[in-house]
Amino acid sequence: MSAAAPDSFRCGLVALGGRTNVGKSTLLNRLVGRKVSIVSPRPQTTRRRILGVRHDADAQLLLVDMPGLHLPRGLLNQQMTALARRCLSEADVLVGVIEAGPALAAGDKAFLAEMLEYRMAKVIAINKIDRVKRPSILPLAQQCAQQVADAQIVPISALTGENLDRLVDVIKHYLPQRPALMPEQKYTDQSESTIAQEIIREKIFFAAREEVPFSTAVKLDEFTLEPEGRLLRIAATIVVERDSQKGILIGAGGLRLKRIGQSAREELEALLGRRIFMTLFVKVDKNWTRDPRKVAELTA
Ligand SMILES: Nc1nc2c(ncn2[C@@H]2O[C@H](COP(=O)(O)OP(=O)(O)OP(=O)(O)O)[C@@H](O)[C@H]2O)c(=O)[nH]1
Ligand SMILES: [Mg+2]
Repeated sequence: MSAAAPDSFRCGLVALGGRTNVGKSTLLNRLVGRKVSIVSPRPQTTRRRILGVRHDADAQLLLVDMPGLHLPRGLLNQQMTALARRCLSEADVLVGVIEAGPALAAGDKAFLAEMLEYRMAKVIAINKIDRVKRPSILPLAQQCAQQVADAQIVPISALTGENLDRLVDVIKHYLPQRPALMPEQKYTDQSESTIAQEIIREKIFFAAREEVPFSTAVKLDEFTLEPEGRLLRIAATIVVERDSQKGILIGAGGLRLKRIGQSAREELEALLGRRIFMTLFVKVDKNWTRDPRKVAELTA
């Protein structure tokens, strides 16, 4: 693609919103072209506002990933859904992500209804089309069009990348004309230490079942680069709510904790391009998800 004339360059905030687990973070990573947001098969994975930047010759997309909307049981979840709604309201373009399936899920319908409250340009991305038979997509698109009359509808697969070019074109059309806001080499607003924290948290989603990941936060105790810059030392504390959760995370003979550390280290070494020495601890902070001060501190 040739560079656009400076006065026709487009740039703006693009919110990726929707119910939890529909693939918002997977989509963000695909659109940015590298992993900036953690992904898991479980709901309520994303807890922060995460900016990912896509640099094209004619536009810069400032993509905002956020927690998914869900029934906010408990303080932590209330904080997550409130944050998501703040992210949605500040966008230039709202991309509502829903899931393809035999019919629209109740949570997706509720999100489409919520989209009507926002005034900005709207796009509905019907994600996970790789999972369904082609003829089932049209009725879903028609339902979306009925619910949100002013939205463009684009079926996609964030996993395979199908139709993402089309999604990007539609988003660009709605972006305001203005110069790029972010420098060319920048692809996220997260620091390397935040990325490290998040990757550790992601591995916990894969290693422990049931409620454990939802009761877990990761706190960095050390993040230092050795003077010659070759080795990064990371020490982190995994905070859980109960003794039983601590036992689960550590596992028999410390095996589960070791595996969490190993997979986090391997992925971070590839992402950050450095050798890493990682130490993990587990600490119980009784019912931290119910304490507003601790929720603020441990999700900051
Ligand atoms: N088959 C298929 N699976 C997908 C697709 N996109 C995402 N997924 C899967 O859906 C699950 C949830 O993906 P996430 O990207 O974490 O979803 P999210 O909307 O960010 O979830 P929260 O942060 O919890 O709200 C993961 O197992 C993904 O691999 C897709 O296009 N096709
Ligand atoms: Mg997510």
